[in-house]
Amino acid sequence: MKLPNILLTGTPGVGKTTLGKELASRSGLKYVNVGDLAREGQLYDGYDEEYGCPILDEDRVVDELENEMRQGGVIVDYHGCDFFPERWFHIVFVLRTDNSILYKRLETRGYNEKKLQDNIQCEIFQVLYEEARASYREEIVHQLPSNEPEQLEDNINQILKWIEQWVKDHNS
Ligand code: DAT
Repeated sequence: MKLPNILLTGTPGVGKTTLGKELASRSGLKYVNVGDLAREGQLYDGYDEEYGCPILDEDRVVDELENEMRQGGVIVDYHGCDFFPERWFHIVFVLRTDNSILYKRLETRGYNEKKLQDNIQCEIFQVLYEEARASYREEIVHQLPSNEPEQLEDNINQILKWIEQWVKDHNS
């Protein structure tokens, strides 16, 4: 059976992991967190002194995922998207959270002031939305509000319906 690949992107803290895991458990699709994948495989290329974090080796991440993506049925979660092959994804969701809510979530994570401000700016200037629009066909890029639990539930139901329709359309 053919299954779609879905990209969940957006600023850290908007709810990609929460949505991705729940969606995977309800749809049977596989969930891949690119941050975790990189950590497990040490898919890094140097260290960013300013941000105090390792730099992702994008080519190795792509190589690592290629076979799974080719098979289909994968939900990918990452706060970036311009280095994935465009052909991988059938739909792209950019999660969006109001600044005050995002600020509280990131504060809870213990982010330092610089990291907090950088991420809030990232959301204000809709950096990930612009990146997604620049990297994928406009028709497949959708924003999803992610401020409250009701919206999480709405988003899940909406995406489950989309998956069901996609599967029907591509397996008959
Ligand atoms: P991300 O993977 O984008 O970094 P996350 O899934 O870890 O984000 O979520 C960050 C926090 O926000 C976490 O405590 C769960 C909470 N959260 C996520 N989506 C939410 C929603 N729609 N309503 C309320 N809280 C949400």
